[in-house]
Amino acid sequence: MFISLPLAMASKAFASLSTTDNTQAAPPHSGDFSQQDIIDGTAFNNISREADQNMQALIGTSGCTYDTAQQRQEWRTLEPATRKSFTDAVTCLTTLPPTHMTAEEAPSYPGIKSRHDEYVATHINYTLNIHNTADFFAWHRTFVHFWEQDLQNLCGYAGVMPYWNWALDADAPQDSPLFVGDEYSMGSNVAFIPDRTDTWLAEQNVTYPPGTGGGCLLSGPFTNLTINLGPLDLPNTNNVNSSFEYNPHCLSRDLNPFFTQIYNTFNNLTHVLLDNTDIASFQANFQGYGGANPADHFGAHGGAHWATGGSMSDFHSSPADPLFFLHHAMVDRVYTLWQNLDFNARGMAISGTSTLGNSPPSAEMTLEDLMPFGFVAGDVRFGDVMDTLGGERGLCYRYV
Ligand SMILES: [Cu+2]
Repeated sequence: MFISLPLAMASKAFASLSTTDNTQAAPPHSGDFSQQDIIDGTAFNNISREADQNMQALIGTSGCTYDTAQQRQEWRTLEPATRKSFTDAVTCLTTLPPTHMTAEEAPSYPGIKSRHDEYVATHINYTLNIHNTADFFAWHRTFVHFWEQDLQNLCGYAGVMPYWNWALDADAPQDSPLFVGDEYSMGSNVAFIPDRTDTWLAEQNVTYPPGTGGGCLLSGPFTNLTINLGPLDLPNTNNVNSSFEYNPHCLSRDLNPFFTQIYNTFNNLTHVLLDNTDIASFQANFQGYGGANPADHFGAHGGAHWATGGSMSDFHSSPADPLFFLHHAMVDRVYTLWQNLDFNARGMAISGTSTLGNSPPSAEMTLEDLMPFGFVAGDVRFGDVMDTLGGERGLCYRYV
């Protein structure tokens, strides 16, 4: 299933992304590390450094270089004041009116009340064309980038997009510093709702126990946030009858170590990074579409969605929880890391079609395809967002 690039495309890729030398070492594999190093995150930190060094050898384009790139940091390493200014900007985005939806379109999208809702509605609209597709990583990378730009340009945020490294919280996400619920956090977990039963998910054939919360946020930012769209496909919930229905409700979470302890550990993360050397298997295993192994049922991507629970576990409307963007920044960090372990081979590698699991069947995507962004922004050429140092579409960042 691995697709080699057409020659013309490959030469363009090398023209804009050439390295200063050709002595880049072969990418590491899990056999290079002890099991202990893989479990405790030492291996992950080592390969992060290796990818970062490779990145320094890349020549950026459109005015972007390694040295000028914005540095995205993990949430807990940000100064408290930066964290507060970030969540203030997010709240601002949820109160600004829509910027792209026209008066003629509004009657068809009654649930869109804010600029943030335009992101949620766009994700709802394209859900079946951006997951288990060729452009899963690229589409979500760009989606997060546009949201970050809105925080900066519309809501005065002076910082950079943070990410949530869930592997640091895999033992007990409910105890994560992200969710302590003070004014410098990403909001709280929620009060524990007792006497709930286990839930069986037919698609994954997995039964999971209730998490540590269940209701609305108790404290911190987003406590008073009203979510206007969804849910569309949450278990144990009244789901909306139509995709863009106006359904005002609170932000809910249900932090659940059941998922993180299986899918979001350093062990799982390191293996998915090192054991998948082609894009087809990497993107499939990362999203949980890999195969018969139970450890593949959700992947790290789905694992963190379900581990957060509540709004974040709705396949369609999950961007309603601002945490979605910190999670997807981490997803993008892992993808960026995977690319930069062997950028010449992986930087422009894509595989698959534009329909979920190729159902219904559709054409293989190419880097010339335009990815739609609905109410968020105009179309984006797939090949323009493959490199975080590419400079095209304003991409110029790296992860630290
Ligand atoms: Cu998504």
